[in-house]
Amino acid sequence: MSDEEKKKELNLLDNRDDNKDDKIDEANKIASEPQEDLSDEDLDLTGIEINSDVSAAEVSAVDGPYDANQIQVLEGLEAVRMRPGMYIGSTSERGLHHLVYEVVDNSIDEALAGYCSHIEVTIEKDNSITVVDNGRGIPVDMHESGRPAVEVVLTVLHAGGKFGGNGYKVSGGLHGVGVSVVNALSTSMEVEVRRDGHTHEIEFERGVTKTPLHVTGDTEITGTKVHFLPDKTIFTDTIYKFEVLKHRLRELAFLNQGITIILRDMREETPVEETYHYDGGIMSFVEFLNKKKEKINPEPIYFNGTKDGNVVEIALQYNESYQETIYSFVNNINTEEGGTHLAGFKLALTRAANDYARKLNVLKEKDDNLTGEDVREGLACVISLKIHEPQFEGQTKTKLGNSEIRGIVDSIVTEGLTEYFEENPAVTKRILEKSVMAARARLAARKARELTRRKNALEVTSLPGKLADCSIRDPEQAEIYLVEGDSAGGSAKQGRDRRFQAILPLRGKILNVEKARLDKIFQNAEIRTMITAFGSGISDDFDLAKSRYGKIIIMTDADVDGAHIRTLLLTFFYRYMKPLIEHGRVYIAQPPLYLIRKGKNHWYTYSDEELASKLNEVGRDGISVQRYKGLGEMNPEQLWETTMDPETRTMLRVDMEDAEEADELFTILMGDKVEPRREFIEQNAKKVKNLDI
Ligand code: 0RA
Repeated sequence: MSDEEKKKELNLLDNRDDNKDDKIDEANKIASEPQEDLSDEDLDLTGIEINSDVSAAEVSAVDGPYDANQIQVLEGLEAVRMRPGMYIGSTSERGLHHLVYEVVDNSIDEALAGYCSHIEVTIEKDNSITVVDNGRGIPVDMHESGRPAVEVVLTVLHAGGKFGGNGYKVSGGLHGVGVSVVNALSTSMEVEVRRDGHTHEIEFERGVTKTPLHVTGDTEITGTKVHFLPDKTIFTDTIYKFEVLKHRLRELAFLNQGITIILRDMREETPVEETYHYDGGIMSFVEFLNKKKEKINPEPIYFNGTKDGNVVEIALQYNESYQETIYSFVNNINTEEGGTHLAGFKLALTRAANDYARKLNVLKEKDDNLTGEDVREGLACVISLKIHEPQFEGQTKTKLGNSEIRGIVDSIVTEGLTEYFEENPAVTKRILEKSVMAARARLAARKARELTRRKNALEVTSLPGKLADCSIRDPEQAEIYLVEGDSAGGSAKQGRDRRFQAILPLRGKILNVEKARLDKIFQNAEIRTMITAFGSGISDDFDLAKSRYGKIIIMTDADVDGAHIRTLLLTFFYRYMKPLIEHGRVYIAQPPLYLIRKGKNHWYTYSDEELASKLNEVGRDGISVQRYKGLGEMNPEQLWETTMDPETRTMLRVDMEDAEEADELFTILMGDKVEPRREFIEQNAKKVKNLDI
C-alpha cells in the first residue's frame, strides 16, 4: 500500500472519531512513514507501546475506551496489510483463494459445533465472494470494548476464537489468522448477521468500519453472510478459479458428513452451480478416490473411535493399481506432512497385515515380514481426526505433533482391522496376496537393480546389439536417436552422421511404466536396452555424469501410435531418469509431414498450415505433394536432410520448468481414464518448447 493510501485509510478512521487523540495523530504520522525492512519487533506501527499480552480493557483504563481499541485495531490490521504474506502465506493465487477458506472455515466450525448444515459460496461477476451459512450468526451483542462483538471479530486479529465455544476448530488452523485478515485485505466487506430475531448489517473498507452495525429487519432464521472484494492493490492475482475452490469445498463436504456446500459461479453467462453433500462422509471420499479403479474390497472398510475427546475416523479400500494414496486430515486441515496420526495408522496396518498373512498362511514361515510399502500397495485411504488441541509442526505446519495421538490411532486401527479381517476372510486373503506380490516384486527389483549396478561397476556391460553407436566418446557431442520401428531404424542408421549420432531402434510399444511394478519394468527388453545404452542408471542410482549422450532424441511417426510411444518414453524418463528432463537432455525430432515437388525443386513442410501457405507462395501448377505416413517412407538421405542434420533440423526440447505441472500431466497419463490421456497426447507438442538447433 502506498503512503498516500495509508494516510487516507487512517484519515477515514479519524473522521469517525470526534475526540481525536494526540496519540492517534502520532500513530498516523509514524504509520505513514515508509516502513521498509521492518523487523518483527518494529511492527508496532502505532508507535505506542502496547504489550500484546495486555487486554484491550487494561489499556482502555489508561487511554479511554475508544481510542485504545482503535489503536489496537489499527496496529493489527495495518500489520496484515503491510505483510499479507505473513498472514495468508502469499498474495498470489493461493492467498487469494485462502481468503475464501478462511471465511468458510468459520462456517465449518459452526457445523462442527452442530449449528450449521448449509454453506453457499458464490463467485460474483466482479470476482468478489459471498459466503452464506445457516450457523448461529456472529454474536452482535456489545463487547467490553464498547463495540458490537461482530465488529471486534472482524477487526481484531484472532478475535473470533474469544467468542466461540471450545469445540473442534478449523478456523485459525493453517495460518491461524481468522476472518479479520480477510477484512483487512478486502477493499470492501459487508457482513449480514441473522440472529436474535433480526438481520444486522455492518460494512468495512480495507478493514476499517465504514457503516457501524445496524438492524435492517426481522428474521426467524440464524446465519451469517459475508461478502468481500479482495484488494487489487494487494493481490497479484484477483481472478478466482472455480476448480480450485471446488477442490477444497468438495473435500470439506467429504470430511463433514451430511453438510451441504454449494459453489456457484456468476461469471458465466449461464451461472454454474454445484452441490457437495456426502452422506457417506470419508467413505464417499475413498470411493471417489477409487472411482476409476478396479476395487479389491467392494465396500470401503470404515472404522472410528473416540478417546479423551479425540475423534478418529478411517476409511480405506484397496484397488488393483500399484499406487498408494493416503490423505490425512486433522480438524479438516490436510496434514500433507503427515505426523503422529499417520505413523500410528501405518504401524497398525503393517502389524495387523503381517499377523493375518501368517494366520491365513499367505505368508509362509520362511518368508520375511511384509514391509509397510508392501501392504500399502494399491491402498486408497482417508484418515480424519477431530481433536481439541492440535499441534502443527513442520515446514508448512501440516505435520501433526501430538504424541498421544499415535497410540490412539494405532489401537483404533488395530481393533478395526482385526475385526474386519476376522469377518471378511476371502477379501482379506486377496488383499494380503497382493501385498505378498508386492514384496516379491520388491525383491526381484532389488536383484535386477543390483545386477545393473554390478555390471556398471565392473564395466563389463556389453552394449545392446541393436544399438548403432557413434564413434565420438564425448557425451557433450554425442546424441542418440530412439527410433520407432526397425525399418525407420534402418534408414536412420544409413542416413546419420556416425561420428556423433547413435541410433537405437525400439520395437513396438514400450511398457507403460505407470502401470507396472518395478520388477516388470526391469524385465522389459526395450527398457533394459535403453538403460544399458544410456549408461546412467535409473531411479536412485541415476547419475547424469555417466550419461553417454548429451542429447536423447525421440523420433517417432507423426501419428497417434507415434504420439503414444513418445508419451510412454516421456513417462519412463520422467519417473526413472528425471534429471534427463530437468537438464533439458530430451528432445523430440520433427519429421516433415509433406514433400512438395515442382520440377527440380522440392520442399518439406511440417504441418498442414505450412503446406497451405507453401502452396500459395510457389503456386499449384505442376506440383506434386507427397504425404509421409511414417518415418519408414523416407529414404536415408531424406531423413538426414529433414530431421537429423543439425544444420537444418528443428527439434523440440522437452522442458520441465514446472515439475509440478508435469507431474500432474503424468498422473493423468497414469490414470485409467482414456479421455484425458488422449487429450494430453494430442497436446503433447504444445507442452514442450520450440527450439531451433
Ligand atoms: C464468533 C463466535 C461464534 C461464531 C462466529 C464467530 C461465527 C463466525 C462466522 C464467520 C462466518 N460464519 C460465521 N459463523 C459464526 C459463536 C457464536 C455463539 O456462540 O453463538
